[in-house]
Amino acid sequence: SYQHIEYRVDQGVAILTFNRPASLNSFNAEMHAEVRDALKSARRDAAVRCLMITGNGRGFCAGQDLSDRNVAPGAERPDLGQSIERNYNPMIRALRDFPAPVVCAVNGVAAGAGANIALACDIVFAARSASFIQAFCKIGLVPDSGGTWTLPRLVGHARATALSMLGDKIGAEQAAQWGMIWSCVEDDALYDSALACARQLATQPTRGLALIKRALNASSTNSLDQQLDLERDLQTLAGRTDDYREGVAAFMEKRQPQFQGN
Ligand code: T3D
Repeated sequence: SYQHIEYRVDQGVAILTFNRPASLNSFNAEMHAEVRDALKSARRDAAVRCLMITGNGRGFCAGQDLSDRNVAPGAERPDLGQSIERNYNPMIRALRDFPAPVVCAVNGVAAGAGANIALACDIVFAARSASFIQAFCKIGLVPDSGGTWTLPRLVGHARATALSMLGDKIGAEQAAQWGMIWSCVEDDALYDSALACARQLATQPTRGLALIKRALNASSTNSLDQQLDLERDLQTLAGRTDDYREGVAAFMEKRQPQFQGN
């Protein structure tokens, strides 16, 4: 079992909870290894039809655990690129490629990589008291974990630039108004709202949802022509699934569909 995260699968939903509350769930090397392992298990588990990510305590995730970095005057300068390559980039890729929806419940402050991990999820709920901080600039770093890619696409270039250069704290309500996240909900309703959404998604045509994700992932860099071709190819795959057949049959028979995720 894990030390720095919690992981369980329930009603088709894999729930991954960051669990180093004393440091606002910042990432040390062990936590990275555990998250990697949990994401791998979730991906392999046929019972998992949705992934939900949240955090314990008053923070969601404060990014890299800075107490793990030796910045003493005489110390050798760390190779942060290595940490990004080994830890953060594979995690973001695993979330963006996850073959089912990823729901995020941002329970408190999401800073640095913590903010961008949330933004890499498919549907993001945040508690009203939660906030997002591109904290990197305050310690001389560059937004990572996909932040320089996701942020301009979500909120536009002007806001992405100011958020990245000023490191201002943005509240959940503002984030929702800007289209950075899906929904801001009352603190005491966060977990249940996100879980209800995740459970609902876990009853839906999983392969179809994974194909939607592929289409939307590609849309930011494709031309319309390329995207039309991709939609054709993905629709070919979707049309061959059992769940498509079930969806149409249920519609025609005026009954609720029973999707199996295949
Ligand atoms: O190195 C690489 O691998 C490169 C990759 C980098 C990715 C990154 O994420 S870089 C960015 C790292 N994160 C930050 O710079 C954020 C640092 N944290 C903060 O700015 C603040 O903690 C917050 C704004 C997030 C929250 O502020 P506040 O006032 O609500 O809480 P606090 O008192 O600052 O934090 C509570 C405790 O958590 C505190 O410990 P203490 O004093 O109670 O023992 C604090 O030191 C600890 N904590 C918070 N963030 C981190 C942390 N400890 C280590 N690393 C952290 N990132």
